Amino acid sequence: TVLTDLSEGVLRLTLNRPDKLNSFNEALHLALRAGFERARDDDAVRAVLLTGAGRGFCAGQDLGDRDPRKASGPPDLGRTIETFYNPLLRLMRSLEKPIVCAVNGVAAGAGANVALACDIVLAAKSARFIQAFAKIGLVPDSGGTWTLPRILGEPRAKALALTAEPLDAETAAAWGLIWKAVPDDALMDEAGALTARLAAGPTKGFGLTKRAIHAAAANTLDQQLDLERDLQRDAGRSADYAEGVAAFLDKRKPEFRGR
Ligand code: LHQ
Repeated sequence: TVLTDLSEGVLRLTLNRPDKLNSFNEALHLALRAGFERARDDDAVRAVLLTGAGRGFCAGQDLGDRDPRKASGPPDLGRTIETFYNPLLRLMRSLEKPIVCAVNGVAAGAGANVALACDIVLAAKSARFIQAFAKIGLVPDSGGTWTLPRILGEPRAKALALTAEPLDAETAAAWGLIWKAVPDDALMDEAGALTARLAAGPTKGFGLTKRAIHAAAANTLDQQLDLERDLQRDAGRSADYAEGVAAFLDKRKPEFRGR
């Protein structure tokens, strides 16, 4: 259910249930989690590219599994969230390597918020982001209620969440929700090239940079300045820093090893 390919430091994870618009069932969850665990544990992985097979990126939870008329009692969605979605989101957020998302088509419900949890999001111009939860009486999950107001402010966050209206890729980019909207036929080339570039970069420094930016949400400026000092101390001891400066002085391209 997830195609996995490691090449030149890029771990490409392709959600692969195209006839269901790559919606999440248990198997997809477990396979995607395994992919991100590999990204965390395997030094050969230096960047991740997440995308979807077929015409959609991901339509959120597979509702085919969720017919209330076939259930014996009320569902415990909290358990689903705790068992599947939250571990995935925590794993993605804590990964100290860059995650690029190529949103190839519609991203709805949890599918939209999983995309928005990636570090750099490129979307095909035809792609749409839909906070579909409201249509079935649910609350945006997978970090949506955290991400959307932070990036967009409450007015746009609430309008998207309460109306479930689709947001097109160009508006998402104009609002700062994603990095770029790109022509459909250029998406995979552009996302692939960007991820390859990141995979050849100073992975250790990238990881520390992500940590600093993530910490900022909960820090005062004073705390953040202290954190920057500590992280820069670490980064300054990396082989890639030594290589970066040496390459600059030699007027050549650096060869980063990721440590
Ligand atoms: C699907 C789905 C889908 C199954 C398309 N499931 N088959 C967390 C905890 C626990 C429970 C609940 O949820 C959550 C978090 C969530 O993610 S809640 C939100 C769940 N997702 C949605 O509500 C989105 C439902 N899908 C849609 O609204 C539309 O399919 C979108 C807007 C994504 C795409 O529309 P279209 O481009 O018109 O495609 P389509 O609707 O024709 O879908 C194509 C096929 O994919 C179709 O199957 P079929 O056999 O008729 O060709 C759909 O039934 C299937 N599909 N989403 N979530």
